[in-house]
Amino acid sequence: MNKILLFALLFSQNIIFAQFSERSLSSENWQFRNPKQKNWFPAKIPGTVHLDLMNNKLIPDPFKDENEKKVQWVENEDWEYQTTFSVSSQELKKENIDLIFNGLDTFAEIYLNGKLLKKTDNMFRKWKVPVKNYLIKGDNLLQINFKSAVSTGKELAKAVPFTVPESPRSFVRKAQYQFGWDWGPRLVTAGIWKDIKIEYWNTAKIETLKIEQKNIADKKADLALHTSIVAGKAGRYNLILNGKENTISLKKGQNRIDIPFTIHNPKLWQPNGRGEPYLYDIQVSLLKEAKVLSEKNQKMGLRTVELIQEKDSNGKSFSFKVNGSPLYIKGTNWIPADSFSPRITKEKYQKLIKDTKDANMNMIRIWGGGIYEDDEFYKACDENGILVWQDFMFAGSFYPSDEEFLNNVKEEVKDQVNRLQNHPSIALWCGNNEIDEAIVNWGYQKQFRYSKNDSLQVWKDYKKLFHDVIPAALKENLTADKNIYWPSSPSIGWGHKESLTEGDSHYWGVWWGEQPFEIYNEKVGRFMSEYGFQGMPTLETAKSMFSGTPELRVENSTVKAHEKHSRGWDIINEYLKRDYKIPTDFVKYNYVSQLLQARGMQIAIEAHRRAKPYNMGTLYWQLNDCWPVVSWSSIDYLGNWKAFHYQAKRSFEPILISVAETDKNYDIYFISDLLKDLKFSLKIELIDFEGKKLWESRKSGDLKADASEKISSITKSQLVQFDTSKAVLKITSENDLKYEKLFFFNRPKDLKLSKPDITIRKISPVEIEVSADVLAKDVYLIGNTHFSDNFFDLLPGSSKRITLSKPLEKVEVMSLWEVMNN
Ligand code: BMA
Repeated sequence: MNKILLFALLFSQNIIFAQFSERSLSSENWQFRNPKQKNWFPAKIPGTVHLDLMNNKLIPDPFKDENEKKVQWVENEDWEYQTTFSVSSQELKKENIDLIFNGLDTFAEIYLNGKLLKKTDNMFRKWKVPVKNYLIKGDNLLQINFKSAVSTGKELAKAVPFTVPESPRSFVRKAQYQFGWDWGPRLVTAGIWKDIKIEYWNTAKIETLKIEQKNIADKKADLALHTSIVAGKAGRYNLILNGKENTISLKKGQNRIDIPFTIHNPKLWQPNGRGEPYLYDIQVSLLKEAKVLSEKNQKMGLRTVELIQEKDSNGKSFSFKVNGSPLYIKGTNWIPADSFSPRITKEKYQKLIKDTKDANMNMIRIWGGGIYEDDEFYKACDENGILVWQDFMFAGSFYPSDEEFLNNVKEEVKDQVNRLQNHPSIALWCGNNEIDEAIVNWGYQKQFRYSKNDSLQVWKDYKKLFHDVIPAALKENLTADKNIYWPSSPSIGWGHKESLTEGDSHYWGVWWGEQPFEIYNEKVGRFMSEYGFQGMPTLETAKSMFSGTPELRVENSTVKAHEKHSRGWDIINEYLKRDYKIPTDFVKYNYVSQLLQARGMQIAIEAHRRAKPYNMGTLYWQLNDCWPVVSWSSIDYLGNWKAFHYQAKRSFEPILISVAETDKNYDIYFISDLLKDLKFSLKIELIDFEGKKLWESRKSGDLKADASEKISSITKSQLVQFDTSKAVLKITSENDLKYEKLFFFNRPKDLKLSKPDITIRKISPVEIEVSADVLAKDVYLIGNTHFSDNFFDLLPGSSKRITLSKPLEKVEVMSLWEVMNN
């Protein structure tokens, strides 16, 4: 680098100030009102109208009691927001001044000093409004008026000659879950949901950076920087990429500059379980005559992702290769972490993603009925080695395909792809959630009496949006190395046998179909992207459903209102009857409903993993919640791990021993996700619930890297002389692979448990030791703290050390015996 440039860079802070500066307008004093009323109230930006109404005590908290009903009127109203912000004469001298709206929800009119500058119609787009000609020195008035999305949507729906399911939600480009879901309240909100900025700049500005990975080899990674630059003046400029200077020439207006570069001895970004998710910093500065005009920094990871679909004797594979090796995918589905997404903190994003890593996952699917997530979400995934399956935001309905709608979607794709594509975590872009399936299987055409033409139109619209427009927009905006597109998840509905032989599959025979959990052993597809079962949230979260003293009864109307699936309680009770019993006591009900969920999911995950490499991925439905609710989540709204999250962690261990029952045998499988061949040496013991060893056998052998193998079979006749309802199979791995598996022969309700005496010894304020005299099944440690393990089985005479995230006066404890013997 020459001396002048170095000098310029050293002083870049000041010079940037001179050439480019930006300021957030979110911290100005904002006000809002219903235009039917005179009074203005203080508002918080970014935010939503519901939060502002709550903060001003104009509506009750919809998450509490049965308040959801009381706030439904909000969605039918229009809302106005305003602020003033001041601009100095210095600032006014800048050649270009833009207002940047990172997110407006949804139908807004933007006025500056009384002049209408823009109308918006898509929550997922970023709006840039040049304002130099409309600003004045001193105070400027910015007003943003929102039209009710529900009434606007109803108007838009009139253009379609047939009834669209769940109209008007699919007519508005707005987070679909706000309209209510089977785990979420209906809270159709409005407002300035992302930051607003004012940008001042001279001469030229870097708009986007895209980094393409051309070739990654051991010694060298060949990359290309693609940047778009807007210039007010044509001429020669300098672009510095990671300290290396390039001379470029720009024309007035929009420019695209491509610069090849290399990284020597590259370190790869590895998914969780495969090594470090190494990240590089890319720094780009644009200069003219030694003045820094604009700078951008970008984190990036070097990795390749391939989606492999090869025909085989069973159908067609569906698997991911990351950095050249097949990767068995273990993970979950993500929904927005709050009904009011602007209040999700960075810490909450970081914690939930860390929780996926801690549970041995390597992928998360952002489900299409929510939002394109906050930058912090992707940052956390990049840092924790969690791959992202990114749906576009369309879910479970029919969508229009008129030109205006399609153009709107094209711009949405462009904005989101430009924002997100450099994240190494993003593995795949998927058109939608369950729309192909909805059209083919859900019977809407019959329900709404479609004509043949209407039905044809729906399919034509679908094809246009998800097979033409979105993939074309993706291709246009994405660098070639990242272009993996999959039109719909699932590709084939669960009623069709092909859903288990090709593509990705959502299996809902359990829960929706009320089939027994054991059916999971048969219904294994090539890649299971959804399956799930509900469980109650933890006690702390259940209590948070009440504004006053909690009245914890399952029949309580507040508790009932926090289950959004129309048959939810009946389905849970039906499955409880099959495997446990239905306790009347709330705490026991809460506990056992969580056990039920964890049990069902353990059966599913183990069946999927045993079937490797036929099956190459398992993403359960769902990681998290958007409010306190009974749902399929493994972590509840307050961030507490339900029994299922502890189980998910166990079931996703890189080494898993799994026992599958057949007519005559108990087959023992050894599953490894490790990339090296292994030697195993197993001790297999049958132990009764009092601790007596009844039978023993040993098995040793080799296991190939990254494989699942049946390594041993116990015939039922071998165990016939024992009462297996009083015994557990304990399988211990004896060499360096420390691993233990307990297998019970009966459903929980058929186990003959004895009353355990569970002792808790305090080791330190944040560590306890739990032990039991006889088998303690599903030990539940109760208290508002995070236990490092919970809902685990303790063998007779064994003990377990547990750490607490914060000290507790006293740890209460319960086990399955108390539920089954009461
Ligand atoms: C899946 C999801 C969601 C839904 C869940 C449980 O299919 O895509 O739409 O919440 O089922 O019913």
